[in-house]
Amino acid sequence: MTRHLITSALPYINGIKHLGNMVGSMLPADVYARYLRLTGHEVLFICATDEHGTPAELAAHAAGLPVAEFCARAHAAQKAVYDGYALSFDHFGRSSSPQNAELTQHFARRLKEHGFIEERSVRQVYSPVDGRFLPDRYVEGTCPHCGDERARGDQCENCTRVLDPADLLHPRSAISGSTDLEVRETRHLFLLQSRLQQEVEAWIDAVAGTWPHLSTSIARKWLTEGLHDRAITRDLDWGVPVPADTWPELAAEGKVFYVWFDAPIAYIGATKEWAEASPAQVSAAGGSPAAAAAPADPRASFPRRDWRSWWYEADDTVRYTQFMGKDNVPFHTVMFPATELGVREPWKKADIVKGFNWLTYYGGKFSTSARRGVFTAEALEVLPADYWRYYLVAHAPESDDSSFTWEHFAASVNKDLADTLGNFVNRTLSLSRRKYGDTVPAGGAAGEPEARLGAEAARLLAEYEEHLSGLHYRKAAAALRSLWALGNAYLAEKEPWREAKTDPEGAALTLRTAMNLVRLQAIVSEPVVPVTAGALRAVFAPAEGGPVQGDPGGWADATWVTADEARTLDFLPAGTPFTVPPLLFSKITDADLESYRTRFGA
Ligand code: B3M
Ligand code: ZN
Repeated sequence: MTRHLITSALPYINGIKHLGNMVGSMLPADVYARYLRLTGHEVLFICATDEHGTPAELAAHAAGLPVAEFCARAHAAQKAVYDGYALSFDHFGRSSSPQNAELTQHFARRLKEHGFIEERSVRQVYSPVDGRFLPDRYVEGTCPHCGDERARGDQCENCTRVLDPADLLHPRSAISGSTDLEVRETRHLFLLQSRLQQEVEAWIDAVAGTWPHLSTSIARKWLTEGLHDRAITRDLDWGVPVPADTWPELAAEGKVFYVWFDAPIAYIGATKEWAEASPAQVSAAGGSPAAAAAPADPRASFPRRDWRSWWYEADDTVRYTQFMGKDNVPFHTVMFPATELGVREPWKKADIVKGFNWLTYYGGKFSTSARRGVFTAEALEVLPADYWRYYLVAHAPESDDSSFTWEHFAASVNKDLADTLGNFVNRTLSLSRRKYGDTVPAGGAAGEPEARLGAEAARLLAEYEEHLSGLHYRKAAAALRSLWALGNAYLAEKEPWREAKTDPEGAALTLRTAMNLVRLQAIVSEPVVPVTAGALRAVFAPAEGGPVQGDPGGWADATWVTADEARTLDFLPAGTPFTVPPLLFSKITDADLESYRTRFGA
């Protein structure tokens, strides 16, 4: 049985991220992980904060905190936000973990051993006032292309041109503001990517055929331009130190590895961190006699804690899917594979790279530094997680950028969540309780409308599963929306509120069938709107807790709907107790919209 390793791009430690960052990595990864778990697969879903590099140091400096303290607080703050979105990582680690340092240094030693790292002398900006070399973002100045005076040494946010610190006009230190800067010789380690070009190309040729076009086109573009040897060390205080046993001089100068060298290795580091931090899984067989007697449900031991079985000499049952924004695709399809190939060890490489375009804010770029757009923590202050999860999945920037506007968001939420799913559930349960009490009514035998409904539900479910498996998020959301809409169409056709007057048995059948559809929707909606799905599952859970009568739980029982005409939606036995939940969604009013536009800008 295939087991699934899933990683989403590691969010930088500085600042709470905006919605665009989440929709292009963690959220789609979570939808996929939830779907695979619900359908019985073993899944290991890993993410972490990306804590090294100039963003961390500069943010800590601005916060007046030691970097380590800043990162510890920022990690906890981001983790709390992602918990708020019900992102079901098996572990949300830290790239500053000892495990990642150990692995990064190991990778570097192996690359040197096989001739893929060498020391080179480079000219770099030095600030006597700060008493240190200034890596890329530590130098600010005027952009030579567009004149913007806040350009950074690595990139101009205004015209997005990639820069080198030496390009800037009127350069100044981003720490002290000093303009008394010099250019001095220093030595750095270079990853000889040019020597790995053929091997990376061969790997891309072998695996990229099944990738989304966005990922393959970016990877090919970089390969066509040719892989350049790249500096992988920096003069920073915070980062994975260059090991003194291999490079004593550079270690003595306090050199650390470049953040993009250690960050992808942190996928492995975070897995090791997780495996070592958690108590050994008590195996069902080795537990109490009762547990030993009970049939060991293989899922009880999912995911296995043996981190090497996922990452090192992983057998072909492991399928590794990566999720990221398009600006991260080059690092994941070229630099990291080059590193994994160059160490001459069997580390697991990605099988699928799902890259995303941008979510824009009214057509403009979301920007953490310019605080433009809706940020993940603030969004949860405004509306619950499922409103955001549904909207972002249904409008995911897959084949092209997609634009967030409050008007579009409100229209989608009001129509798809409140009027379609919420309204169907509320009408079905309220009417049935009013007419037949708080247990599922029996009613007559299913007829042609029910068989038709069952067949249509089976068709849509198959479509939904195909798109989830294929990582087509917009299409998956559309199929789910159709499954929700099926309920309203069925009620419109049968009109149980009218039927009850003349044919109470018929109306009871209609409502029992509709409740079966609610149950199905509860199960299959979980990957996208897990909180709502939980509320819907609870509708039919016995008051004393435990599984619904006769329900093995999980996706399996949602697939009892078959295309076989004889079958209908008849899973929930008559007599099953149910409760009527509060309204699942409240509509966004014009006044709400006005307040959001004012608060977040539009
Ligand atoms: N920290 C995300 C970014 O570029 C970057 C991803 C690392 S994944 C190893 O915003
Ligand atoms: Zn510029």
